[in-house]
Amino acid sequence: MRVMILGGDGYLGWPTAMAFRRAGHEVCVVDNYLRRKIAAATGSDALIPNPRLPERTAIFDAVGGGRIEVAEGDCCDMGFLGEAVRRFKPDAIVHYAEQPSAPFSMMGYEEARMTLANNLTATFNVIWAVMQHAPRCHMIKVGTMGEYGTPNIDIEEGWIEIEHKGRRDKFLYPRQAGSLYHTTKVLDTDLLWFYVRVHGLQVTDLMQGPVYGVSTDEADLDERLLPNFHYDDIFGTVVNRFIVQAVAGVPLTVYGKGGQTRGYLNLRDTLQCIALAASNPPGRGQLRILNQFTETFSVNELAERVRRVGRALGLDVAVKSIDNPRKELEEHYYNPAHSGLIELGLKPHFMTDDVLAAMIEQVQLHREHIVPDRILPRVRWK
Ligand code: USQ
Repeated sequence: MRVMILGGDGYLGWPTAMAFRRAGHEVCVVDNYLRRKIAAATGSDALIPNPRLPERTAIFDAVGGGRIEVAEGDCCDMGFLGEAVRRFKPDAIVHYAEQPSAPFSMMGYEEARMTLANNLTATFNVIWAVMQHAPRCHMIKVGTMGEYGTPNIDIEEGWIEIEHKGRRDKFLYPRQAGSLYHTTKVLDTDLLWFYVRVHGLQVTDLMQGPVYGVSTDEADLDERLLPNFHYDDIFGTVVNRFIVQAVAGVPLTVYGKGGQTRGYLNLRDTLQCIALAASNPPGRGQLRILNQFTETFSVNELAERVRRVGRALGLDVAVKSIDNPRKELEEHYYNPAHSGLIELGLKPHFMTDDVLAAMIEQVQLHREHIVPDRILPRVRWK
């Protein structure tokens, strides 16, 4: 396959690109380094420094990974994106090219406006680039479990059948996101569904939970190939943050009561899920929605696991509930379906003590780069 990865410099985009290349596909990575710019502007640089795409792809090639094409530019610029798609002629496009931070989207007017404009325009342009230059291309869009929010009923996989006044129909499952960032993903799904209905695109929309991890088969080939591992309050996801906090001797930052429950997955499973979606396209005129996570945990359960594993490794790990900077339910029902990817063949890498211990040991190698000022939340929802 010819696979184009939009957002190919990101925490997920770069490992995805390496995995596709190593599996024998032709790969082109596209990025405008927006995350790096926001990280620099907000004092949120990743723990492990990594080079930009031309250098990263050269290192990957030099260690035997194979050549990856690079297109540096902005997916919001239709001239650039249209030309990149026209030239590369992808069979599949993996679209990660969005501002991915919920806290950043809640900082203020300018950050919210930028998140909305960037994410919606990028998705809109990808749709049009596919329609104009690669109409048979399978679009794999990374959405978020956060689109559903935390309703007091079971969460289905994308769709729900409703019986109303004696008649039945199928609709997108109700969405009620908890941040402006998550809301842009809801709007993305609506845009995709519209163009699937009207123009017969073939789209997979992956509702992904928070990802954790740093190691993948390809990233382990050379330290400079590791993904951008964030532990700050802007880009760091909760498990990665807790691992760094355990190493830094900072009490694990449980927001509020800690009963917030989400569906989590190992970075290695993100790569598997994308590969499974790509090799099993849904067919023209279909919007396939899959819930992408492997197990659910509350924040308290995560903190307890990291504390237990950290202590076994000799670290003095404490857990501290702090005032929740977000507006979210801290105790709630949570029972989302997630059988679609398992049916496609996903073999989960669960969050075992060994997995957490390996993460702690890897972070310990970089402990001198940890900046404690980046750990406590700096953005409040209200
Ligand atoms: N949390 C804490 N302490 C922390 C950090 C987070 O208690 O130090 C809590 C949050 O309040 C939240 C939960 O942990 O209830 C998850 O937070 P997160 O920061 O790991 O994840 P979130 O902001 O929701 O966003 C991340 C990614 C985003 C992706 C999303 C999937 O940044 O791109 O879409 O995970 S999901 O959460 O399922 O919507």
